[in-house]
Amino acid sequence: MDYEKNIIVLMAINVTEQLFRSIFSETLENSDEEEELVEAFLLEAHLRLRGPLRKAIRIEGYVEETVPRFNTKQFREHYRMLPIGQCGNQIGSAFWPLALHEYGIQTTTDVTDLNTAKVKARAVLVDMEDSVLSRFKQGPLRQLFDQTCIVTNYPGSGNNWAIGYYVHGSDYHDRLEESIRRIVERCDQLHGFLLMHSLGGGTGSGLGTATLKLLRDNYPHVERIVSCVYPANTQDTITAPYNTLLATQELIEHATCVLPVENKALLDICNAQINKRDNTGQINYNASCKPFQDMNSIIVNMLLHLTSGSRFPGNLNMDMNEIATNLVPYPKLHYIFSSISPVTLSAPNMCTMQEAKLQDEVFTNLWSRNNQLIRLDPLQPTSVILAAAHIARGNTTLTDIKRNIERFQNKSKFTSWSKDCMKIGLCSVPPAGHSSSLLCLLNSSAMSSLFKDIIREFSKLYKKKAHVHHYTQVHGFEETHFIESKENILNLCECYAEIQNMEETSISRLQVI
Ligand SMILES: Nc1nc2c(ncn2[C@@H]2O[C@H](COP(=O)(O)OP(=O)(O)OP(=O)(O)O)[C@@H](O)[C@H]2O)c(=O)[nH]1
Ligand SMILES: [Mg+2]
Repeated sequence: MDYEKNIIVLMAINVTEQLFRSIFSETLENSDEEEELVEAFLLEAHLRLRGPLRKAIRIEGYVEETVPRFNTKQFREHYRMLPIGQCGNQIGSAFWPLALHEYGIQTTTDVTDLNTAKVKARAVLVDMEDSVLSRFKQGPLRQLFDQTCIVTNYPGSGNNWAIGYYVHGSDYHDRLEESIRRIVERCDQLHGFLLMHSLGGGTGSGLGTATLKLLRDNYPHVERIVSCVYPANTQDTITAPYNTLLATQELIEHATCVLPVENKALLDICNAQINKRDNTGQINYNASCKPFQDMNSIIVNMLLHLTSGSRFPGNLNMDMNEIATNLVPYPKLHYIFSSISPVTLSAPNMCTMQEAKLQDEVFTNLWSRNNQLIRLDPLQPTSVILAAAHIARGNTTLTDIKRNIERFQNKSKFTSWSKDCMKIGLCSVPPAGHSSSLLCLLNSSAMSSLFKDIIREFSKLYKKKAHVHHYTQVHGFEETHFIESKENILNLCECYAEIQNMEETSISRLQVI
């Protein structure tokens, strides 16, 4: 068999046909032998080829119909996932069942479809305490993960960014590097990494951003998209303002794109949904009343929506690697606002929404404050939109989108270059339980209000130097880190202000003429 030739053909086909890969890979158990890996690779090449090319390359011993582990729905995306810390992994544990559900694989019973589907998650799971991750070692999802890609310790990072970043970041550097290399090598076209973590604790914020830096050093040209959770105002961790400030500075420095989510915004969405359910007595507002479960469902739906264009076909697919190009006009201005409509709070197999909403209503809800994953006001007259995207799943038509985007353009203020352009994604497969749904992504100067909040909360604590010694006693951490981080974040606010003023200046010049 001419392995080399076949592999080259596969690569060429990949490039020309833009085939996508899902976040899952086929199981290659006991695949320590290189030969077996090559065979699996070739089998895949054979199954992906179309028409005459497919016939031209015959792979001995394999006939498509007799190989159950592939089906046409299972595209494979070139993104690697890294949930870090308790929050990241709790979001992960909500993510996998819903993602599998989109491929028709159920994980709700003890005897899961995973046995027959033979899929593996392309992920490295990291937490410095093992209470959350130990669930993955027992529950129905246990076969989904490569055990060598689970990195745990005891007893966590003590809600201290410096311990996560410096202590665990250096102790686990090689282990993380090796686990990441392992999953990267199983991919023939790596597009990016998707990191999920909170910023209020020590592991997600500290080790999460140390991992982000590791990725930037080792894979400088590969995208690093971060979905991170900012704490609620009523913070449950006293040191959260320090952790949030220090981690935010790292995210600004090393991420390609950040999709921040605020726990207070998620709580508001959940409360609004619960009130609706209580007031209307309708069962379709299926809130579970378990706060993190519902809150994490909202994040997961956003992530599934975000990745849908890479995983499923559509008339106008928006691939993950188009996000940064379209939404990030300047490297450091990469914080992206998101809102979703309709909001789903619990697993779709438990709830089928009775919806026959008009498309315009779904759009109107999308822009309302009740559907935002972060509390900002991007439509206020003082802020400008630097870039925008709308991604639709399901039976939304291009005409629906165009009509509504015109409405959006009329009610918002844009920069001179972003006014007439809006990225659109159309994925034909809707999320489970809905006939259609929408995700709005905005790069708005209103994001500076998030940064100002971070600095305000930090200053309250730092003014009295409360809890500072926990950080300064960690080897590698200098107190100047606090001041530098604050200054860098303030600089970013100035950049946003400059862009806002730039617009005002050009308007007044026009008036003079
Ligand atoms: N949305 C959401 N927020 C969470 C979840 N778990 C924790 N948080 C928030 O995350 C912050 C605490 O971070 P954790 O993720 O628990 O901390 P960690 O990264 O494990 O770090 P250490 O425990 O300090 O080692 C707090 O603001 C919590 O409210 C979750 O499942 N969902
Ligand atoms: Mg923890």
